[in-house]
Amino acid sequence: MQDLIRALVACSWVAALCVRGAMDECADEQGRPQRCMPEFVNAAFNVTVEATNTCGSPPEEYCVQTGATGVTKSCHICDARDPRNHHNAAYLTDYNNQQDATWWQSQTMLAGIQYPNSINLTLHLGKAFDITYVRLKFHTSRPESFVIYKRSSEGAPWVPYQYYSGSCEKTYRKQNRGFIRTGGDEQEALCTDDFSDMSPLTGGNVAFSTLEGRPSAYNFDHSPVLQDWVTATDIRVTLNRLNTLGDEVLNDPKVLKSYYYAISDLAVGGRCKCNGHASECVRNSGGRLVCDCKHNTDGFDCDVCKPFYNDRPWRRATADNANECLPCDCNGKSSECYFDAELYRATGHGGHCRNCADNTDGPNCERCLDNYYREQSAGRCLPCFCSSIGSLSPQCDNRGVCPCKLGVTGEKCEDFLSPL
Ligand SMILES: *[C@@H]1O[C@H](CO)[C@@H](O)[C@H](O)[C@H]1NC(C)=O
Ligand SMILES: *[C@@H]1O[C@H](CO)[C@@H](O)[C@H](O)[C@H]1NC(C)=O
Ligand SMILES: [Ca+2]
Repeated sequence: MQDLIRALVACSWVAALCVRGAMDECADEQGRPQRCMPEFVNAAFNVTVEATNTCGSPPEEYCVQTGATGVTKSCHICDARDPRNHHNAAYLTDYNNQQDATWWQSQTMLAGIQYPNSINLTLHLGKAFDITYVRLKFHTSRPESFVIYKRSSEGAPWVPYQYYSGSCEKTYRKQNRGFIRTGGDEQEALCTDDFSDMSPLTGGNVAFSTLEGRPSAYNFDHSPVLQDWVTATDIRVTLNRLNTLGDEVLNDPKVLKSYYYAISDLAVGGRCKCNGHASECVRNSGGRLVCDCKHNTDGFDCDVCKPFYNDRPWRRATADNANECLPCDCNGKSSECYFDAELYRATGHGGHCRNCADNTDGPNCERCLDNYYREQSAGRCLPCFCSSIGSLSPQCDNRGVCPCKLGVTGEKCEDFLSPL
């Protein structure tokens, strides 16, 4: 948590470049495992955003909003196929040059872009990230109403992260400037009218900090609810309503052409999610972004124990405990085991070995199979070979001696005393 707060401060929404070195590696100088995490990055950088609407196919005119009604406006062409005049979605996540901004732009109100029609901008991160903030820099006025959504995994439902609206109650049926009480639902998306003014006409920012105002943020390590809240594989911005001066009601095309959405940068600050068990994410052979898991963990997000490391349940690493996965103890007689919750409750060790070799058996391959005994000298498990006719049971004692029926003798109960 400390780390997230520091990252937030170091990486406030004004910072164009937001790079922090990776935390210490996954083991200390003595080789003891410790929590580690990938560096803080802008996860959106150079990732293509899908926009459900973009201007310029076919080429169309738009006019720059001056903020005054009835003033001659300067107009330009948006042409999706012209490298100098396009405003494609790639411009949302390219290098954000303050002096020479590039921006994505929608069609205008003349083409029907206004409530209740909406536009979605969807960013697929390709992997789970722990998100610290989502920041948008608008090239036009900020919208009157828009929502940031996220998904915790591909295929999961979209859940709202934050509503921004000058009409929270009317548009989203959310209380304006609501807040979360201690003990309340910490995964509730709030609504605010703080960033919904018509001004500034260009360059306005909106930054959503995932943990701000959430009471358990100070106990993040022990809050599964917030750990889930900051987890996202995809981010979506839904633009619902444009800000206007009210002059659009006159239906003057020039006026309608001056209302459209335009965003110069979408940044998503966070870390590749590895649950404290990796210090970097890499591309696997399939080209997919995955954690480079340590601490005997496995999975895209280091979210399970590696095979044979099932002695205790998987856990995420915390500041004071790496919670590394521990190997099963099979006395060298097996390389396969599973986590046995009952065994773990009873003994503190949940690794249950499978397919014990050399006639051994037991959760740790620690004893001989039934009807076998341990040879004293070499410690091997040998079959009892008790006579099925002469012995009371096929199980011999630890010297290989079988229990004989009355009138039978011999180590294996194979000597039948002749009747007198
Ligand atoms: C952006 O992504 C493209 C591939 O999609 C890659 O070729 C290019 O090197 C990337 N640019 C940066 C600056 O990472
Ligand atoms: C836009 O996003 C919203 C919220 O996830 C969804 O309900 C809607 O179907 C999306 N619209 C389009 C055109 O993808
Ligand atoms: Ca840009």
